[in-house]
This record gives sequence, structure tokens and C-alpha cells, in this order.
Amino acid sequence: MKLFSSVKDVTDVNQLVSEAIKLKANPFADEQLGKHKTLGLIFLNPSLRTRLSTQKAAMNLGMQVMVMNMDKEGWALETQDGIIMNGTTVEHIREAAGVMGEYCDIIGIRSFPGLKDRDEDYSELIFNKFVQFCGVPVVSLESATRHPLQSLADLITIEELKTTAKPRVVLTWAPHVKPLPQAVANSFAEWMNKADYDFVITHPQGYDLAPEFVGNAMVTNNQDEALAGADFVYVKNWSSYQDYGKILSDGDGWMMTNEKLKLTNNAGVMHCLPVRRGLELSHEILDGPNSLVLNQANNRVWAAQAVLKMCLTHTLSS
Ligand code: AN0
Ligand code: CP
Repeated sequence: MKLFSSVKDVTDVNQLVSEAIKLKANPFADEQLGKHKTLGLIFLNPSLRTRLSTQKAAMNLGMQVMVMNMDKEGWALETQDGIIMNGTTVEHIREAAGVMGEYCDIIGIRSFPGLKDRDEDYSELIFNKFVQFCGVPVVSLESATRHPLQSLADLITIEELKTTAKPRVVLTWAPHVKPLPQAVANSFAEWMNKADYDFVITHPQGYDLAPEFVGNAMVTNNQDEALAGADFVYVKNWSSYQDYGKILSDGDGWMMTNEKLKLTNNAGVMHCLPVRRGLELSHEILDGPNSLVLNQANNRVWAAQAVLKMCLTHTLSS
């Protein structure tokens, strides 16, 4: 089955980035490709960017789009196999995914982790069941452990703006009031490791990401050391992987500010959004010349368009 959930699902990442940049210059070049094809976007969690950018990308390719807010408008989904459904769930994911596959040529699905059971979250239960039972290509709109369309947009943004072949890219943890998934950070790390940059991850103790995502990145608990000479700083909160789903401290002093920007090589500052102003990132950075958050949001369209084009032309590797 064809799917896009990880950098590993892409045969040639450089080619995918070039494709996205080409589509950005000429958005309607393939407007016949998706004619009479339907994209179904299924959301089990909220979204602004993913929903609109993927919809826009599909429209640029001439596709029809159906959006379903499953969490609010669908039947309560059962995901466990073999159980007697005499509780609150109404419809099993086997039937729900199968039915949607009947109506759609490509399905995109967003399903956040529960942040209670690490093994269940990291087994990608819901995403994988959709892949198994819907019978059409599936694109992750952020799953329990990854957010590949975001990471591709982030990679495009860095490729467009880098001034050296191997920029120093720093992923820094930031404070937040709610326990958030590790998905954006995991995925960013996975794509950065693939890109052969000078990639550094910094976070307080207890926030190490899963080793399979850290890869060969340099990891330090000293944020100042990480930021020294950075060309790009990617700011993101995540909850603990070790003490799964927990917030371990208030993260005082970890917010990215103009003062910290002085340590960098006048770095571009990135965030996937939505961002908590004055908590994760300072107002001055978000409103200042170093912020790349709108460049990233813009590139979500071209990332999605390149991936949908890949699905339509059957060039996904897995
Ligand atoms: C989500 C997360 O951190 O995974 C979605 C980010 C795109 N963020 C929040 O829930 C704030
Ligand atoms: N960055 C991102 O995925 O935003 P949404 O959650 O609003 O889709």
C-alpha cells in the first residue's frame, strides 16, 4: 500500500523538494492531473494550516476535496480488534476506513497520540489501521509520532533560504502549558538527519526524543551552547518521551528571545504554529525580521502539492 508518513516513504527527498519549489513557481502546471479524483481529509483533532494548505494543494491539482471532522461529526470509533462493542464506541475503524476508501482516491488523516500509553502511540495504531483497511494511498496529516508534511515544508524553507551548503540547524525545546506530542520534533529530526546539515537538538533534562529519531544529531542540555553560530533555530515544545506524556518542569528560561538570537548567526527562527506567544517564542521574534513562520506556513501548500502529485503519479516508494 502506498503511504506518506515518514521520510523513509520518499525515494528521493531532494527531488521531492525540487518538485515542491517548481510547483511554487507554477502552481497550476498539473491542474489536469487530479481531475475526477477525490481527496478525503479526515481530522480526529483540530487543524488550521494542515486542513487549508492540503485542501488548496489538492485544488491546484484539480482534485475534489471532502473534509470530515471525525472527532466532532463522525461516529465514535473503535480501534481495538476482537472486542465486543457494547460500550460507547459505535463504529469500528475497519468499516469506517473501508467505507472512506470507497469514496476517495487518496485519504489524509490526522490522529494525535493519547500520550498515556507510549507503546500504543508509537505503534501508530490508528494511522496503520487506516492504511490497512482503506485500500487507497494514505497521507499523514500528523500521526502519533510524526508530522511529515510539516517537516517537508520546513526542509523546503531551509533549502530556499540557506546561504551555506551545510547550515547549522538547531531544534530547541520551548515551554508550554499543555502536554504536547513529540511528533513535530521527531519528524523534524528525522528529515534534518536525512538532509545532512549540522543538526543539533537542545532540551532540558528528561526530554530526550526516542533514539530512532535523534539519529546522529548532536544533543545538549545547554541551550546557549546549541545556539552558538546557528543559521536556523526551530522552536517547539514536546512532552517527555521517557516519563511519557508528562511536563517535567515549567521550562523557565527556555523561551527563545532576541537576547538569545545574539548567540546565533542571525538565525532564521522557525515554528510550525500554532505558537503560544510570550511562552514558547517572544513577541519581538515573531514580529521581527528573523521570523520564518509565515514562510513555513506558505510552504505547507507546496509540500502537500508535491506529495499529492506523488500519490497521483504512483511514485511513492513504499
Ligand atoms: C500540535 C503538536 O504539537 O503536535 C500540533 C502542531 C502542528 N500542537 C498543539 O497541539 C498546540
Ligand atoms: N502546523 C500545523 O500543522 O498546523 P495545524 O495544526 O493548524 O494544521
